Amino acid sequence: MLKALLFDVDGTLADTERDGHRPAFNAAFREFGLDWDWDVARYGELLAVTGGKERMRYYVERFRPDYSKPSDFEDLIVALHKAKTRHYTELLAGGGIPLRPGVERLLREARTAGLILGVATTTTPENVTALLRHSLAEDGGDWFAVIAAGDIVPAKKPAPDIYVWAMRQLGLRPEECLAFEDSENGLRASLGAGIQTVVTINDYTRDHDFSGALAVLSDLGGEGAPYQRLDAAGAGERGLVDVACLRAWHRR
Ligand code: XBP
Ligand code: MG
Repeated sequence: MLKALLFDVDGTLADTERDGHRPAFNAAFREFGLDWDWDVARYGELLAVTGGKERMRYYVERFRPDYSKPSDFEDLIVALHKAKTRHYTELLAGGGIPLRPGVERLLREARTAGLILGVATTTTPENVTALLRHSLAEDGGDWFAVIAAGDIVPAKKPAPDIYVWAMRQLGLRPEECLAFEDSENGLRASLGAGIQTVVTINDYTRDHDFSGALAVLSDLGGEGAPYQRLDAAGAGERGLVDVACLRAWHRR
């Protein structure tokens, strides 16, 4: 029986990467007097690595052979990430990033239907609570029975650990849950934890490999703007993702 919906955050609840995390990283780099600047295309490549601290380390290794690391490089990464989180949450507080189509509708309907809601993400906990508060509702964080986020597990997505941790907190088994993801790394994590997964793509992830997903959709579908189904099993189908539709997909 379906008991819980577990949501990824970045790219799934909201398109936070290109116009949220990316400019926040760049603002932190400027604040620290670094000449690092991540344009939209470069950021797409950097998204191969999940986690902001991990992403900055990867950038230096992969793209900045000219940069000589100071002896306290690890402290610098931590300080940069703290500044980045401040810039990002300030942007959210200004109402900067709306939820994706159909997200608020489905969350409200799922609550009414008595489904448990949870979050499983690699992003920092403050980022999640700020998004839910400023883009969903003042008490948006309280809608979720568990917020599994950031460094709470050492191995980030595509490792399944964050989903396993969230399910343990809820006392649920994988077959009682459905996950929502937008990326290949996210899908590998949820499937690795044994959870059937609905994918909603975005501009950064449309070419990812989503084999194994329950359904691949343009989005969850809003009033007058239905989702388009993109996977072979249901290609061309249009509609709104609601609780009845999720229960039917989950039974299959
Ligand atoms: C999200 C991420 C995060 C954010 C930045 O991946 O990769 O790293 O880009 O967050 P997913 P922090 O959607 O698969 O969970 O800077 O707070 O780490
Ligand atoms: Mg994501």
